[in-house]
Amino acid sequence: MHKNHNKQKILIVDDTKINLAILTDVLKDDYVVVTASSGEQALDLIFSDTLPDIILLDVVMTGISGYDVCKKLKDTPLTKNIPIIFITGKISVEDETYGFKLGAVDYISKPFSPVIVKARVNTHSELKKHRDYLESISYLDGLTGVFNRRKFDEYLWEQLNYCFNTNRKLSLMIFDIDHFKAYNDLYGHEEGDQCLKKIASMTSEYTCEKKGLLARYGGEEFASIFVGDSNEEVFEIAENIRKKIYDSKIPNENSLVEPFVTVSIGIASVIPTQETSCKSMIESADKQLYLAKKTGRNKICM
Ligand code: GH3
Ligand code: MG
Ligand code: MG
Ligand code: MG
Repeated sequence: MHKNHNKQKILIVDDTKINLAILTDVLKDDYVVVTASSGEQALDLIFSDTLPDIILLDVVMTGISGYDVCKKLKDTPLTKNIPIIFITGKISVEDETYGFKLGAVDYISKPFSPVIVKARVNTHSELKKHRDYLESISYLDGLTGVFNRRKFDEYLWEQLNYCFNTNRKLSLMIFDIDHFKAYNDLYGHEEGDQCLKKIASMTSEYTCEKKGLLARYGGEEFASIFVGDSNEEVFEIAENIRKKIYDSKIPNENSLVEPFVTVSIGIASVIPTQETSCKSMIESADKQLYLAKKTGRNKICM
């Protein structure tokens, strides 16, 4: 059923039908193949669907040339990292040099050997897989497996802009384990780590279900970001998180709140204006968190 699940998507662009047919035939077993017969159609496809992992690009076409398609993709942040392989009859040293200068990863001359095209595509596809993998782990926290601070910072910035432009509400929730120093002191740092893992796995699925992003924000602090939810909805999500952790009754005999692990949560929720920044959002959530701590812990302030 999920036959295509692990296959990379390749976009083949060529204005000669027979080339599309031959290339599709040689690549279709290993890739999800999408074809375009002009530069215009290629750009439409790229920007209207999930991005291709790799592009095989003819140069001479009526309308937008392959060089110009490449330029456009390299100038756009969303598409600048897609590997592009030119496949063309323009085979002078100058042409090939120009192709590489535009950012192509490879340059194949026509007439082409389908088997060699496939071998070269495979090489670049492997590199792309490795790069995607490295990028994905660079956004994860090593201990808990949820997103890390780096991802959190990028995502907050993106969503702040998105909410500003679309007049949507942006909510930031920071939650901090109560008396966690006491936990470590009593059970040891190793157990403390296990506790952080438990808290992360307990909350990440739920946050995902609610279309939020959960990150480990600092040592024993987590943060989540929600877009478009009302104050009431966000408060309810926070309450469910607080309760989930409370109900799991992970022992913390030294806590001054309850003899088990609890969290305090601070929430900032705004429709961003010119004055709103990531920093102001974080400060505002932090202020509420401080208030929750000061007024008894195991509670939410917003
Ligand atoms: P409060 O209720 O005010 O938040 O008190 P607290 O003790 O939780 O806060 P404090 O900031 O005094 O201490 C935080 C503790 O969290 C201290 C530190 O050892 C622990 N901590 C931070 N990161 C980690 C980690 O990665 N692993 C473990 N085991 N402990 C951590
Ligand atoms: Mg052509
Ligand atoms: Mg803390
Ligand atoms: Mg704490």
